[in-house]
Order: sequence, then C-alpha cells, then structure tokens
Amino acid sequence: MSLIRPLIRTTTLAGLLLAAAAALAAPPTVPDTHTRRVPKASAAQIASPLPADWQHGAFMEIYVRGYQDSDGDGIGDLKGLTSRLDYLKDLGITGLWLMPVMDSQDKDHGYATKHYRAIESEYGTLADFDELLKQAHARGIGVVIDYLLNHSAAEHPAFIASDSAARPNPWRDWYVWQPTKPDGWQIYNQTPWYETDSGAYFAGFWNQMPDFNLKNPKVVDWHLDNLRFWLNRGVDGFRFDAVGNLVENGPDAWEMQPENLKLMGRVRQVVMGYPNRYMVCEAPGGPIALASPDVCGASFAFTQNFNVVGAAAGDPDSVRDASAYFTTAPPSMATFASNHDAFAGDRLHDQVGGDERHMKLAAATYLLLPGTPFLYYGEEIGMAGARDLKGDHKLRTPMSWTADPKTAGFTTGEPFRALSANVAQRNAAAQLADPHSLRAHYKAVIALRKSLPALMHGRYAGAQAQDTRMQFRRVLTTGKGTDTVWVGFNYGNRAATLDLADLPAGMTLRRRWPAGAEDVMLDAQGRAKVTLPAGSFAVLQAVPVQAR
Ligand SMILES: [Ca+2]
Ligand SMILES: [Ca+2]
Repeated sequence: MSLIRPLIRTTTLAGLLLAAAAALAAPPTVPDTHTRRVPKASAAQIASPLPADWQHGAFMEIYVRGYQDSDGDGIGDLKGLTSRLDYLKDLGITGLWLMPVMDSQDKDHGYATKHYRAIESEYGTLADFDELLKQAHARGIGVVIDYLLNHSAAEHPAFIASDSAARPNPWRDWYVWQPTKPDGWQIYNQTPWYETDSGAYFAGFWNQMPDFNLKNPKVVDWHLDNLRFWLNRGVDGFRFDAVGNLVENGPDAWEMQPENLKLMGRVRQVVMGYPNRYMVCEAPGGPIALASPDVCGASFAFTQNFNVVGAAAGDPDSVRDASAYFTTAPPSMATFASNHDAFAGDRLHDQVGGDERHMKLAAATYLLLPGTPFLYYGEEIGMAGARDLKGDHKLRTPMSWTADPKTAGFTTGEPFRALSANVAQRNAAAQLADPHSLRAHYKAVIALRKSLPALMHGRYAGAQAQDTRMQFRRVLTTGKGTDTVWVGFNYGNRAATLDLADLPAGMTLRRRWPAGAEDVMLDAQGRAKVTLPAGSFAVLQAVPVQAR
C-alpha cells in the first residue's frame, strides 16, 4: 500500500515556489497508446464465432494469477489458462469471466488498472490473449473480461498528468479533484479524499485507485473506445466492477446515483452493437435495478448467494428466500454460491464446513433455478480457502490441480501464494478419477441444464417452499409447444413427500434426475406425489404418455 507520490501538502516557501514553477510548466501529456481512437470495427470483428446459448452459462469466474502457471515463475498466466480450456470444456463451461487481465499497478487482484489496452505483463501479451480467445472460441467458450469504469491505478498516466498544478491541464477533469480536502465524507469507514501537492483527489476504495470523473464526457467516450478495443479483438463481453460507485453527487449521495444507470445504458449500447456479446454488472447495493435491459441487462444476484448456501445447509428461512427470489427478480440475474470477494462469503466448501451433500445441493439449487450461473474456480472440486490467510487472499489461492503439497500442480516453481487448505484431499486429479465426485456432480447438473432448454430459458412458475422442501416449475413455450420441467428439493435429514399440482393433466413425468429412477404418472387433474430421500433433489419433465 506504499504511496508512489508524496501526499503531503505543500506548506513551505520552497514548496510554494515549486508549485508556482509547475504552474508555468507545460501541461503533462499521456502517451497516445492509451488514448488513440479505435478504428471502426470490421464485419469480421463484429461477428461472433459462438453459438447463441453460450452466454446462458454455466460461466466460470477465473483468477488468472491463481489458475495455472505456464513458465515456472509461480504466477498464473494466460498460456496456463489456455492449457486448461479442455478441463473447462469437459465440465460444460461455456463462458469465462476473467478477473482483470489488463496491466495493473497492484500485481495482485488487478483492479488497479494502469493501461486499459495492454495485458498485465505477468500474465503474458496481447498475442497470448488473442490465442486464448481463439482456443476458447474453438471450444464454444466465450471470454468476458473485468472492466474498471470507476477508477484507474494511481500510476495510470492520465492520473499522474491530472495531478499537476500546470494550467490549463486537460487531464485535471479526468479525475475528481478539489483544491482542498472536503469535509463530511465517509465511505467504507474512511475519508475518500487524499491530498497531494496539487489538491485533493477522490478515491472511494483505496488511495491508489483514484475515481474517474465520469461526469466528463471525454472520459466516458474514452472508456467506450477502450471497450471497442477489446470487442474488436474478439472479446465476448465484460463484467463491470463497482457499478454502484460510478458517479458521486455529495457526501450522502455517492452510491447508486441515477447517472450510473444512464451511463451503463450507454455502455450496453456499445457492447450490444456487437452481436452475441454479454455483459454483467456488479453492485451489491442494488443489483436488480441494473439488470434492466436498458441498463446492464444482467447483474449479480447478491443475497441470493447466501439464500442458496443456507438452503443447501437446511435452513428453512433460506429455503423460503431462495424460492422467492426469482418470483420478483428478472431471470437475467447472474447467480453464484461464492466469488473472489470476502464480503460475498467464504469459499462454498468453507461456508458449509466441507459437507459434500451441502455442496452438491447448493450447486444444484443455483444451476436449476433461473439465472445465469457463475461458478468460482475450484468450487467444482470443493476447494477450501488457504488455512493461514484471511480476507480476499484466502479465497484467491492457486487452483488445486493435483495433491502435490508444494505446488498443487499449479506451477513447477514456487506458488505466489499459499495453497488451499485441502489440496491433499480435494484436487482436480482425484476428482476426475472418481465418478461420484463433486466435480462429476457439477458436470452432470450442468449437462442436465443444457439438455433441457426449459431449465435454461423457461419461466419460473409454481414456486413453493415449506420448511426444508421446495419445488418449482420451469416452463418454456415455443413454436413447438410448451415444455414443463418440475424441480423439487428436499434439504432435510429425512425423506419427504412433495405434492405436485398444476402440471399438464394426463402426461407422464419423466425422471431426468436422478438417473434410473421411475417415471411419475400424473392424474387427470395434473397432480402427483413424489418422495425425495433426505438431502436430494429430482428433476421431472412432462412428456406425452405415448412418448414413454
Ligand atoms: Ca507464469
Ligand atoms: Ca466513482
């Protein structure tokens, strides 16, 4: 967290003279590799090589630094990730969300972007990125990258240029500057204003991540050009970070301002100008408003993550809330059990105390409910956090590929961070060898979701929750007719019988899960009873009797 520039206000005479001299100096410049206009996209750049359903998931959120090292420096990189695409394809993944891959100051999470049109040198080159896209597309997998609209790194040349007393300074308005530090601001329990020789700047998250002035149309136009830069290279979309924090209107008006929604609507117009692309926004403090088609179109379903995990562990209130969520939330919400941020909870394995049944139920719950599911890398093998790390680092450990206690198969060198606490017990190699593994379960439920379009696209109907049981229907009406899939969960410790109603009368319910179980006959009123063993779920598809 060391500061790269002195943050002490000039008070000495010498300092004042220096400031006066600086004011006479030429205004600072920014290399045009950061800012040159992006040429209009060609038809080939606009076209998408992916099938239309790719963006309905399942997605995998990947921390490139932690996924696979290709050159032995102990740091995951793009070539390493490319070498693992077959593993992801085999799991049934059709989309990747890469945490920031652009050149960053922090050399850690990557959210302090230093260059919006360059790849983080520790991760590789633009050519490596192009190869990743090519190889992912060849496997029917789209690649969505994290994009930082709200802030850059303090080492970004535009911020360095903005921090200058020279006038006129065309970069000053790119960031949020005041002559002196304003009073009355508190964001996440600290003041967001930081002083330099030239004034005070606003940084909502960290003094090394200054906020852009998104009321400046030049900044917005530049961001839109950066998006085109990546879209023209073949990127399939973006995950937008911290969308609740874009525009500030005062000490009591810094979160989810109306301008944020308008700005994201403009962003979406640019992204959707390229067919078959996808974007999803992050704003824990108001996600549903962002999912509107004229804003982001999709947004992470914060709170539903805790409902899903709580339900899996058999908490009746969580079952009720998990069941109710999509009765009001749009189906474009992006669902998950955990992610890279500690505020969204520990890794799924750790949230349920390593209970295999609870992990399997959580996975099935969010994969079978509406929403676009996002797995967090390693979730599918039950990876735990690091034993002796805290906060976000605990969640961002090297992927456990093998049981090797020193490297986890992640690198031939020294891993950049401590390994997951359960690398010996839970790793991809062991899970791939076990047909009953958690990974095999994820793979099977993802395949089930893909095989029944109603699970991917159907509306949510008949949602009921009672104690530790819930059931719902997914109903898809197309030109070919109406497809109804019934899903029931028993999160409890005893077998339970669920009463089914409002199903198409006279049809048969074919068991799609679990495999091998008997079909269920509906009576003339479309009713049936289904008994579910403790800690299990069933998926039944209504089919005409003669189709048996
Ligand atoms: Ca490396
Ligand atoms: Ca902001």
